[in-house]
Amino acid sequence: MAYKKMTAEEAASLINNDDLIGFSGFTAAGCPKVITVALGKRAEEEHAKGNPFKVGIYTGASTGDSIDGVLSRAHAIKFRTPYQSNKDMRTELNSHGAHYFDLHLSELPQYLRYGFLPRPKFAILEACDITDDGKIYLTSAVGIAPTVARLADQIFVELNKYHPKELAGMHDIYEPADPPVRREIPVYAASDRIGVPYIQVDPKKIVGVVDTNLPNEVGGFTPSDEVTNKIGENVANFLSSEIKAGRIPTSFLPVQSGVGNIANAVLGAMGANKDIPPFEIYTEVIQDAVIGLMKEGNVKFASGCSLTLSTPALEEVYNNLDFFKERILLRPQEISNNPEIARRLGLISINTALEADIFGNINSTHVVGTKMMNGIGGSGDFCRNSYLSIFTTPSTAKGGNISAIVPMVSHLDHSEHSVKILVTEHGVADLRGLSPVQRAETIIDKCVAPEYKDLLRKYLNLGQKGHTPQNMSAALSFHDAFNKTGDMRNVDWTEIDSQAK
Ligand code: 0RQ
Repeated sequence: MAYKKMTAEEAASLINNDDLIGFSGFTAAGCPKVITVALGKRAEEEHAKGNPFKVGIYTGASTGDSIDGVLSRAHAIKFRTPYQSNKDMRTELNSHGAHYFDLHLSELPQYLRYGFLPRPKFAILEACDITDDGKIYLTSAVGIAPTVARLADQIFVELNKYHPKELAGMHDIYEPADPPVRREIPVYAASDRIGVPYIQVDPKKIVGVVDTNLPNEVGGFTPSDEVTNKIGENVANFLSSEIKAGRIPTSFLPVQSGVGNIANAVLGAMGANKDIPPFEIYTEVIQDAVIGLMKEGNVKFASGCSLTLSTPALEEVYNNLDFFKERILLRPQEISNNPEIARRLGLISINTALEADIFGNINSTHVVGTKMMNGIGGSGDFCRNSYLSIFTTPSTAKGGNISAIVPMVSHLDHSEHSVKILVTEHGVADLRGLSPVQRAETIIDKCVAPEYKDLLRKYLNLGQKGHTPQNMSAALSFHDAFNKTGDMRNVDWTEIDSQAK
């Protein structure tokens, strides 16, 4: 091999305080796993000597614990973007230990190219193979790898033998040109290949290759329960009624589905629904349910950015690569999440909300208005641009002390203009063409938990005159009641009521 082999510690010793690093991977799939562990140790040693040591990191989305967990526990992050979902990272961001810039995942590569964010000095990429002339074959995800590999001055490769070399060919690497010379991105069907299966870099930039043999750090799914199953069933029944009404073609449309247990349950329910024909997936995260549905013939093709699979599901793919390579493509997030393609293909997008309001606005990111949960991820890339944008959420959280549907969202990620359908375990609110008051009545009627219905109806009656009948003194009173008493049901409007009279 033409490249210098080195240990993770040797690689980490070349990274300094304030350096910017870009990583391969998307969710815990395809992320480097050893250099950052050594970097975390180095940061702790420097801190013990009284020296500052913090780096800036650009990732595809969330990462494995070896990046976000290790570096946040070592207080070694100065700046981070985009989506994350690690408990220790969350603590670091919410206590202002690191600056977090949350943005739509499709935008990060062009943010870097346009110079809106400084170029990374290093790229650390996980590969299943590498050639002497600088062709890097990624593992189970792509993320921002092509862009950071091109922009970085120096590249470290973690050559991970756990991922078979035969994965080469599952990736489709393509970077669009920048305005004013950008043309259309020529993806006209989920299965269209438009690029090459590797990242081409100048071999001189590869300063070290670290050998590893480690699985991804993807957590398992909690089994579906009554609530997630009911949400899945409600989505599947709604989609089959849309086919019958002629609003979705009988051949169906490609599906984007978000991450987590609800998304897994929704896909399972869609596969089980006999009125929904075998369909294609055009999404970012390919989860376990997709692999099951593909084997059963219910999913014909999946285009995504990552194989975010539990270890048994990933091994199933690796043991049957001939079958799966014909049916799966992994793309950079700039392409998997591209608004132009979402609009062209007519995606049915299904994402999970943390909180919705009775007027159809969505909070995907902030717990009770202030604490960052994960980030906007790809939800905005898809919901604003899809054919049909669906948001799902259990109607309550924390044992019923929180209503996921409130008078006014405590943080806004997706506005009423982008949200077409809201689904909870209780039912489906179809918001298309409805005025604010009609939307509120529909959401309260179809989606809200029984114990919160009367409260929200009462809130509507407190509403001040105007197109959207909010009451500015009471709009965040559910959150206020939760902060003061631990239960949104303790909301008290006596004073506001008496002032109104
Ligand atoms: O808390 O973990 O302490 O039990 O939030 O909630 O119901 O388990 O749902 O794991 O699917 O996550 C929106 C965060 C949902 C996720 C979000 C509490 C609840 C629980 C998790 P615990 P659930 P999920 C593609 C698309 C944004 C990005 C996106 C997300 C925890 O789906 O990050 O869509 N979405 N990307 O108890 C306070 C509320 C709450 C609440 C739930 N109203 N108030 N806490 N919780 N509702 C993926 C990518 O972009 C990579």
